[in-house]
Amino acid sequence: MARQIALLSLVLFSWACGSATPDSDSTPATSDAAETDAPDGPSPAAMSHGEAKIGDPAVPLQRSAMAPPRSTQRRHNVRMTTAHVRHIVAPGVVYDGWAFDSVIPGPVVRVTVGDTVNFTIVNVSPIPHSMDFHAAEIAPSRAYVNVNPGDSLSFQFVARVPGAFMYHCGTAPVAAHIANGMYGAIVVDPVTPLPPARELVLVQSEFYLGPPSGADSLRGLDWSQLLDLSPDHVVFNGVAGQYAANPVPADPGELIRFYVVNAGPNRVSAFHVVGAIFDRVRVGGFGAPLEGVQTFNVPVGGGVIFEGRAMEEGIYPFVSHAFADATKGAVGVLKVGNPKGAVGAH
Ligand SMILES: [Cu+2]
Repeated sequence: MARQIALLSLVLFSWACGSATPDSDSTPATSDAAETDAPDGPSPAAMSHGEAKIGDPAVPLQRSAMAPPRSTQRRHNVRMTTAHVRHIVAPGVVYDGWAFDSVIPGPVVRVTVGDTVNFTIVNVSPIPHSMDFHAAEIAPSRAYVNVNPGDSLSFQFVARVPGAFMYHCGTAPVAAHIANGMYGAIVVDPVTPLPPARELVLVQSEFYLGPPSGADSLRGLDWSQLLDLSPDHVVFNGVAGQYAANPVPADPGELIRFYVVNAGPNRVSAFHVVGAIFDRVRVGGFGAPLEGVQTFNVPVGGGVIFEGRAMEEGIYPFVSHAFADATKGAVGVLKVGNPKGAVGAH
């Protein structure tokens, strides 16, 4: 009997360690061998950490993950319209979203330390909205006030601190306005440019789905799920798994810089690139970066700059290592070089 238990333990241990690879694609693969072999294998979707199907044609690419270029202006006239839009979160999931400039997340704003931002919000939606820039140091009681339907509001700030910052609607209940899509990223570059790199912007956020309603099965916010911190989808740049379906290209050994902003409204992002260690993690401000980091938390309402390299050709997933959230869509892949068996990039 003791021998049987020992044998059973050995089998379970072997499976957990990956020496007995599950043969079903639906079973999460955990083996180092699968990870190493993925670029040459016939089925990238069967690779380790393949939480989303790579190359799935059903998943839309809402937007490129590429960052806009560093700004050359010193003054920025930024105007955003708030409107209610239909947003595709995942195949077959159309959400009754609230948005800046009709996209979820809103457009990426990029400025340099010392630049002046002249911002105007125009509200064409049926309810009040507002704007809160985390990159600004300003009185909320003056600038982050509600803008009624049909009205607009302007304010100005000077970006003093470098980093990756969130912006969002601050109208109460803020959790609902964020969960419905009213957020985005503003990148503030230091005056001395960071080293040249392939630059990506990823805004992580959550969707809490109420039941389908109407002829087109539109989904709205489930408030009790939000309060329970239990999202249906956790996404990068608005769509579950869009960069697994549409891999982000990169070259072996090149420096890659991720500006990761976590809009939440609830879940911390444990950002990690499978197969890589970050050279530097810039948590914010003017201090020295952290070096040699495997995973780093991006707090809700925060932004962190990650720099690293994929050292050889292959498929490298990037995830929130809070794997319930990766399973719900917070996963993408870098297609580094042209690995055999991999799908097209954008
Ligand atoms: Cu709002």
